[in-house]
Amino acid sequence: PPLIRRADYKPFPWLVPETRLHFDLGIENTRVVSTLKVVPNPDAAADDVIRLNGDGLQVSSVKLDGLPVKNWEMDGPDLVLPLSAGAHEIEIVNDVSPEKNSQLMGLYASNGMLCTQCEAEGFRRITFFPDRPDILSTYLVKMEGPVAQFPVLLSNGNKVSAGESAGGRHWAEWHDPWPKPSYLFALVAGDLVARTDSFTTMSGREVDLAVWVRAEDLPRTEHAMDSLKKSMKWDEEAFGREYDLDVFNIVAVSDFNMGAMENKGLNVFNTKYVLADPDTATDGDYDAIEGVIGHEYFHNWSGNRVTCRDWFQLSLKEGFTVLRDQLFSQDMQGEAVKRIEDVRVLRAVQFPEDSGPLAHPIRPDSFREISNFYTATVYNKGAEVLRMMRTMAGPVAFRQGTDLYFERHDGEAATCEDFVKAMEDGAGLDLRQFRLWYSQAGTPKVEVSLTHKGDTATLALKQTVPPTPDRIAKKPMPIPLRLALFDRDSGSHDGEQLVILSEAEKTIAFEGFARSPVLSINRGFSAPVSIEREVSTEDLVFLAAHDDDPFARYEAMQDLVVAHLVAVCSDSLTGAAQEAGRKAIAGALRKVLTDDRLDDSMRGELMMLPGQTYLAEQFLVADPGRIHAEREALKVALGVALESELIALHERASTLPATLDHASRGARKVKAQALVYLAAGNPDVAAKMAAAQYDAAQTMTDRQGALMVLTGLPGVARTDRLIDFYNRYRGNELVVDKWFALQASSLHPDAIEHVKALANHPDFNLRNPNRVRSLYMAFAGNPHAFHAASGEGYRMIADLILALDPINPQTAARFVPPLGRWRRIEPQRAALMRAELERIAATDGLSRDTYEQVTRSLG
Ligand code: B3K
Ligand code: ZN
Repeated sequence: PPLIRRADYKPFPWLVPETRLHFDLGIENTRVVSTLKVVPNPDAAADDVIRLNGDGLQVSSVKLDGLPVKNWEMDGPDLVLPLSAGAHEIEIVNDVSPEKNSQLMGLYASNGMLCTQCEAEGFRRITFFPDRPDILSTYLVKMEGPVAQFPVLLSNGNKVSAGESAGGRHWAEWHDPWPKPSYLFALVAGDLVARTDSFTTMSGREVDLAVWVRAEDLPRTEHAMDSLKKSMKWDEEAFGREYDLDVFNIVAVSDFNMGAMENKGLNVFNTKYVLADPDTATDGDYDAIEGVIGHEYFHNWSGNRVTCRDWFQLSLKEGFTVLRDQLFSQDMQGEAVKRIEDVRVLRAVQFPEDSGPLAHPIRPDSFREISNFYTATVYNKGAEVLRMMRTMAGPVAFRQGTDLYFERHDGEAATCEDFVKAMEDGAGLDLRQFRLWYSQAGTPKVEVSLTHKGDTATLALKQTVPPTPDRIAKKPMPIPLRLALFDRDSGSHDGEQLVILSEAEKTIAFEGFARSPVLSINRGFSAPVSIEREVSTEDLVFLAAHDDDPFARYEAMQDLVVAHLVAVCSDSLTGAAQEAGRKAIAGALRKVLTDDRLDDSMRGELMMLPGQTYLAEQFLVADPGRIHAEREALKVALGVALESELIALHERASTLPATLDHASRGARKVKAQALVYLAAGNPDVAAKMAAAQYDAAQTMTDRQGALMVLTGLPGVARTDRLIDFYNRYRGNELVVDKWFALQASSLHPDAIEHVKALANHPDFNLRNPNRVRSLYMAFAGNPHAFHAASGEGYRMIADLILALDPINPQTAARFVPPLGRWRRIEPQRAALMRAELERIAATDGLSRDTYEQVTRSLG
C-alpha cells in the first residue's frame, strides 16, 4: 500500500455542487443510483478525466449528461471517466450487499436494520465519488424499501417528502441544504422507535429532537436526550454556536467500530454511548454518554460547518472537538475531577503512543491507512495543544479566536494552519514558535529544580523533546507552566503565575522567601509534558495535603507513589527506606480517607494508584511483571495499614441513597476504591463486604464495583455472583460486555484461562466490535495476564488480530499497539512480542490497516 503525504495535497480538478442519491433498500442487496452535478474547479489545474473513488464496487451502468457511455474504465477500485471542460451530470448505478459488509464501513446491516459509516473513506464503499473531505456537495437522498422491514427511513438534513408505493413498500426523501463532504453522509433504515423532544435555539428556532433505538431500549434513552439538550444550550453559551437544521436525529446501533459519528443532522451512535439506566449503566457510563453526545453535537460546527481540507488536518476537528467536550463536561460535572480524569487518559494512552513506534505529530505527515490515525495523539494531545493556547490567551481572548475561525471558514474545508492564524488574529497571540506543537511528536520532558539562597528561590527549567521515529532532532517549544510557591508554615501562596518556557533552558528568580518554598508546578496540567524533578517526600506530602489546585494535589499523591514504586522496582531502596516510603504513602492516604473537607468524588481520585502503563512509562525498559507485583504489594501494605479507615469510609458511604446526585455518585466511587484496597489487604473481609454490596446493589456502579473485586478473588462468592450477574442481565448486550470485560481484566491468577474459555462462550462474537473489545481490549490491558512470562498473552492477541483482520480490519489493527511496545519491555518478553508481530507480518493478504501498524511497530 502506498504512503500518502501531506505535502502532496492538490485540489481536485472538479467540484460536485449537487449530489442526488436513490437507494432501493435490501439487506442482501441495495441498489444505488447516484447523480452528480460536476463543474471544473476554478482553483485547480484542469483535467480531461474525473476519478471517482470506489472500494469493491461493481458498475452496472454509467450515463453522462443523460446518455449511456462506455468510455469509462476501472483503475484499480476507482472509476475514471473522460470529461470535457464545462458542467456535466454523471449518473452511476451500482449494487452493494449490506449483509456481507463485516467491516462496518459503508452501508451495512446490524440487527436487521441498515445503517452507514462513511468517515473516513467509507462513502466509496457505497457509490463512486471524489471521496475526499474538500469536495462539498448538497445531498438529496431518496430511500425506498419494504414498510414492514424498514418502517423508519432517515438521512441527513430535513425530510422533504414521503409516501407509499405498491407492494407494501414506501419511500422518503431527505434534503440537506448544507454543503458537506461525503464522509458526513448517513442513511438509516429500520424498525426503530424514538424518544422525541424539542429545543428552541437562541434565535428562537424550534428544533425537533429524536433518539432512535429498538423498542425494548426506549426506557433507557432519557439521559441521552437530556445530554443532547444540555449540549445544544452549552454550545450557544460557551462558543456562540447555534444549531442550523429543523431536526436533529440520533440513532443507536449495536455494531459500530467507534464510539459515534457526527453525520450532519443524523448522528449515529454505538449503543454504549446512548443507553443508560441506573440498573444497567455505571456512573462512568452516564458521564461518557454525556461527553460523547456533546462531542458529536459540537462537531456540527467544529467539523461540519467548518470541515477539514484533507485527512492530515484531522486534529483540526478532533482536537478542537475533544477540547470542547472536555470543557462541556467540566461545566456539567465539575472541573477538578474531569481534568484529573482527562489527564489520566492522556497518560495511559497518549504518552505511551508518543514514546513508541507509532508516535506521530498531532498533524501527521504521512499515512497508508487513515483509520490508523484516529489516535489519542490526534484527539487528546490535539485537545491539549488547543488548551495551551487557551491558557496563554485566557478564555475571553480564546473565544475571540474561535469566533474569528468560525466566521472566516464557515462553509469551507480548512487546515490546522487556518485555525492557528485565526487564533493569532482573533486572540492576539504570537504562535510562530508554538506551531511546532503541530509538527513535532514526542512528549516533552521538563527538568525542574528549585534552589534557595538568602531570600531568593531560583527555579531552573530545562526542556527536551525526545526523538521519535519520524524525526530525531527537535526544537524547543513554548511550554506554558502554571506554578505557585507555597510558604511551608502558613500552607499558602501569594498567587499563581504563568511561566512560558520557550527556550531550552531558563532560570527564574523569586524574591522574598526567607525559607525555601514548596513548588507546585504544571498546575491544572497546563502543558502535556512530563515533569522531572528532585523533590523530597516531605514536599510531596505537603502538597498532597495543602495544594489548593486540585489537579496538583492529585499529582502530588501520584508522584509520591510513582517515585516510590520506581525506586522499589529499580532495587535502589534498602528495606528500611522501602518501609519508610510505604509509611509516608499510607500517611498521605490516611489524610485523604479522613479529610472531611474533601468531597467524595475528589477523594476517589486521590485514592487511585497510578496505572500500570503510566508506571511502565517511567522506565526506559520496563519489567511489567515486576511493576505489577510491586504495585500489588503496595496495595496490600496500604490495605493492611488502613483497614479500619477503609472499612469506616465504606460504611459511611454505604448510607447514602442510590440516586444520581453528586454526593451519591462520589460515595459509590469511594466505596469501589475502598474495596480495591481491602481486597489486597484482607481478602476475606473484602469478599464478604463485596458480596454484601453486590447483593444489596441498586445501581450498576455498586454491583460492578463489587463484582470486580470478587472476580479477582478465588472463592465461591466469585462464582456465585458471576453466574448471578450473567443470568440477571443475559440478553442485555452492553451489560454482558461488562461481564466479559470484568473477567478479562481481573486480578485472578487464572485470568488467561478464563479468557480462553470466554472466547468459546456462545455469546462471544468476532463480528461485534463491542464484544471483541470487551474481551480482548480488557485482556490486553490486564498486566499480569497479557504480559504472562510464557508469552501466551501475546500469542492470544496475535491470534485475535489474524482471525479478525479479514472480518474487520479497522478493529483488528487497534490491537497491534499493545504488542508494539516491545522495545520498551525487558528483553525476554520483548523477544516474544516481536516474534508475534513477525508472525503477523509474514501472513499473506493482510489489510492495509494491520499491515501498516505491524510494519511500523517492527520498525
Ligand atoms: N469522527 C468520528 C470518527 C470516525 C472514524 C472512523 N474511522 C467520531 C468522532 O470523533 O466524533
Ligand atoms: Zn470527533
